[in-house]
Amino acid sequence: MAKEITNNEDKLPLSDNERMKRESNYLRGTIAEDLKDGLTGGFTPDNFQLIRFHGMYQQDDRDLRAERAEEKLEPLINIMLRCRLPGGIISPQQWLKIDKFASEETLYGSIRLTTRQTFQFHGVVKPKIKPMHKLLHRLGLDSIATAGDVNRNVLCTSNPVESELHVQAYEWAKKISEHLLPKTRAYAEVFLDGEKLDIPDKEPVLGSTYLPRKFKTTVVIPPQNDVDVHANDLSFIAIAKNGKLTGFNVLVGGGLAMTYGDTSTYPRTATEFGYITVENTLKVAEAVVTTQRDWGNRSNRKNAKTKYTLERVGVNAFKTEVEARAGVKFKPTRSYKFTGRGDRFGWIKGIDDQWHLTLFIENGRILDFPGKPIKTGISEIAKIHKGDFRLTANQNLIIAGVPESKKSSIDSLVRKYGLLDDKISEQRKNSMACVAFPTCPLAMAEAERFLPDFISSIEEILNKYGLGNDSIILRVTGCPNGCGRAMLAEIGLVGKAVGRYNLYLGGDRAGTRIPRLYKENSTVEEIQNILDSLIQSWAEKRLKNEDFGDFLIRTEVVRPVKDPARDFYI
Ligand code: SRM
Ligand code: SF4
Repeated sequence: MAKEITNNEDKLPLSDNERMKRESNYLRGTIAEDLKDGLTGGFTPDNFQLIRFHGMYQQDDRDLRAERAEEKLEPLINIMLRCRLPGGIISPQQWLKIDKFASEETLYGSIRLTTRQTFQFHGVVKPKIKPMHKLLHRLGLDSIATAGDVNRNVLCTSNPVESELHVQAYEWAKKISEHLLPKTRAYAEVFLDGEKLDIPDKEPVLGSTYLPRKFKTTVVIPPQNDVDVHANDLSFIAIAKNGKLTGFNVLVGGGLAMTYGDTSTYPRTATEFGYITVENTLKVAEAVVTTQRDWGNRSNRKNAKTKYTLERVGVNAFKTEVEARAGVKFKPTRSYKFTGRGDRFGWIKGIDDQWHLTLFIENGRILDFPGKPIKTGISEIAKIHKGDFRLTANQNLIIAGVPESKKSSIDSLVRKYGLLDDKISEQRKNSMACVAFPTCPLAMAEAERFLPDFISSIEEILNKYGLGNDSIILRVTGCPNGCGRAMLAEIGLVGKAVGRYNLYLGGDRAGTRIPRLYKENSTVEEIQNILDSLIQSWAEKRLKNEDFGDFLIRTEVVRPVKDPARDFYI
């Protein structure tokens, strides 16, 4: 078996993050000292990286940078916190406390639902950091390993409509999350004032220097690919017999990020490794993670994710190693089909006779907007709801487990607070953007703040050609990192500079095909004109029920990306 740290094949020096992890004493660094330093709102460079392993990012408001610089003030440094919420489930009682903290203790007063089924607080200043973690702890929550070079929040298909299967899938998402979690006591010691134990830390799965790069895992119940498996390093596709889970098809090596100008980086769909029975789930999850831990590139972080390791060592070599480590042979992949990725909006009755209401939350931003006090609305629901809330990987919210007797009171509340609007178009429901400005330090263009108006322009085009009831999977990200998963969209806009985007076309509805670059560095008006003409020909020449992305491929407007490692750039 390979030793704990294997450099990449070129024997290049390890990246500085490797030194930082090695010297961190199992993720402690000097974070505790930094927390006490009232002279700055920020952290030292090493701790700036290390706090990510505990679910926090140092940020500043980019809208205010220039103004503050003019006034000779340092940027308004604060922290973004990302909670760990396997499968996206949170109770109404937990929600009420989260809501209160966001309103009273953060700079923005909002809660942001993310594309990975959890929520973020933006704008937490240093003195509030420990109280925030202590609050999470009291609520039975934490933010361990929601960022950094570890296995992140484990996703699970969100709508509990096939209740029994969903319960089983969700249990596996939780077990995988726990199994792959860092075991260091750093979080408890640093943020919860936990007792320092006199026993050495051990990281049996992740290793003392953790993973070469972030690692993402999902559990999904076909035919809904609502967690976007191809964005993930490792996915478990539930296979059931008579409504009971028997095992999983395992997919490895998806991921969406790329770096402009660096063709060694590319988005990649995941590879099918085969079927495993359910009792082998944790063994296989661990074997995939440790193979990536030992074989992943620790010199160049841009080529460090599992997708690049698979391409470098070869799929067969990686799969054989996983089989050897797990002591499990993959059987041929069982038949499954994804038909869509969207959430199932509105009221749906589960097979257990409970009702589930999926609400559209534009960009996942929960805040009281003028005339639309959705944040207050959700907390009013939390006060009377006895089931749970489920966050979806499309940044939406499900009020789950509502008995018939409570349905009408919840329905009145969601309408009163503008949370249920029958006029929201299919196009808006199938569109998504990442956060970008003002909080994301990596944003090159607007995304969340740009999307609502851009959708209106696409709605206008669709209506003009009689397609008002149709929709196209449309996603915008403020930079090529891909947080809004534009690289699995039928229309993907990827930020290039303020007001300019690269336009990608030709992904499919189910999220199994990477779109191709169609037009680089375009203004919004140029993109609208291109889409107007392509949507017109879709209206005129589409086959019955043919989706936009498939139409563009069939009519050769774009060539399909078949093997991204080799044909994404040509
Ligand atoms: Fe992301 C970095 C926001 C899902 C790929 N992502 C960031 C940071 C933390 C910026 C930073 O490093 O300082 C962004 C913080 C913005 C802010 O102010 O909140 C950020 N990512 C997000 C969220 C909040 C977007 C959203 O609108 O919901 C999502 C949080 C998910 C979560 O709860 O864990 C989010 N990020 C994703 C996804 C989509 C997914 O996982 O399904 C991707 C693409 C999939 C993938 O990993 O390939 C993604 N984020 C990245 C990357 C590129 C990683 C890479 O492979 O190179 C970065 C930059 C990095 O890691 O260096 C990044
Ligand atoms: Fe920030 Fe880029 Fe991610 Fe958008 S895609 S949140 S701009 S890192």
